[in-house]
Amino acid sequence: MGNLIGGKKGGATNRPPAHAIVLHGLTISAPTRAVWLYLLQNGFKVEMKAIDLTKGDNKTEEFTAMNPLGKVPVIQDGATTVYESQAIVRYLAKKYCQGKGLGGKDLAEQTKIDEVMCWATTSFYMDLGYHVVYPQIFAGIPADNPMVVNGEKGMRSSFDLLEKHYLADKNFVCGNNATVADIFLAVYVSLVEWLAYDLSPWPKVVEWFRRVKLEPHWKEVHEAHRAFSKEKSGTEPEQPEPPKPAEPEPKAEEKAADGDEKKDEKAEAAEGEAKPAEDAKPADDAKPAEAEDTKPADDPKPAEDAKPAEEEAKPADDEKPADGGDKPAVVEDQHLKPEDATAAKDEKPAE
Ligand SMILES: N[C@@H](CCC(=O)N[C@@H](CS)C(=O)NCC(=O)O)C(=O)O
Repeated sequence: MGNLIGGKKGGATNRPPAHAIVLHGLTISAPTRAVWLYLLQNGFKVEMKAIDLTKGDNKTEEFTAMNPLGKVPVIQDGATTVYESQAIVRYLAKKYCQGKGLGGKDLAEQTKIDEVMCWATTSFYMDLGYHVVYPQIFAGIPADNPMVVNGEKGMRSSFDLLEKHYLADKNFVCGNNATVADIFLAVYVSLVEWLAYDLSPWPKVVEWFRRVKLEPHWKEVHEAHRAFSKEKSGTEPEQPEPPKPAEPEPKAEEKAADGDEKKDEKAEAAEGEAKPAEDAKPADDAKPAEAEDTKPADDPKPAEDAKPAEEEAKPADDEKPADGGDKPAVVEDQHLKPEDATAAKDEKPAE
């Protein structure tokens, strides 16, 4: 998705503020990661305030004054406080992106994105997070518990829907560019990595998930998530590396020089054949030089939509920069503990 500000690359009038947006959250929490990614991908400065759910930071008077639901994430934008991840990104899009910051060039496309966002949060995340992953990870509920079994049924139908409908003929769920719907869906999907759940029955979902992981800032936002997944499942989730930039064509004179070098090499080789070196290795050990050169490149094909980080929106230059600088504050790695996973214990959705 890269930069969504203004619909086009960093539109001149639509800019994030110079001050940092304060994000109260937990780095492994899926909705926190969705908001954090949204902020970074759209050029906002972020000041992360770690909320440790295991210590009840979300139940303090101070926190519930910001969010009476006692849940992360919450943002503070100057004097404005917003909770609920979808409400947060909509607020930011309306305030700083003239409503266009969620992807989609017109009302029809934006409405398609809204549809997926609603489905992702009310149905997909409920099955996947609240009925399958959280109960097993935070409350030690076994996989054969009826709630988990039913949740998994729903989750599998959602993966089928993604595979056969949303991703049947496009790279991302709402078209060939990533939108905020991909961010939310992908952070929810990432939760199955805590269980090392096998996604191979849905190959298009697997490919899409890899593509979203290559979007700007995914890797840094998911550091704690990867560590937590490894701790819980014994397997570190794959983080694909971005494709290497194509090497520039050598200039004419370099080509010529290269040609001369090759000639010299050939001459040396001919000489070598005539007079074998005393310490030469036996023939069957020797690896022909050509074998290296002719090896096909195994780099992944560059993602069509991948955008360099430099394209990100810059903060408005008519405001003073925030003290926080443009790097997100380093947050402590926190882990939810089973006894504090109220949602899982209560076996009811958070919403
Ligand atoms: N619908 C909310 C869900 C937020 C949510 O469930 N947050 C969890 C962490 S992932 C939380 O704060 N749980 C604490 C609790 O329920 O006490 C959103 O999208 O922001």
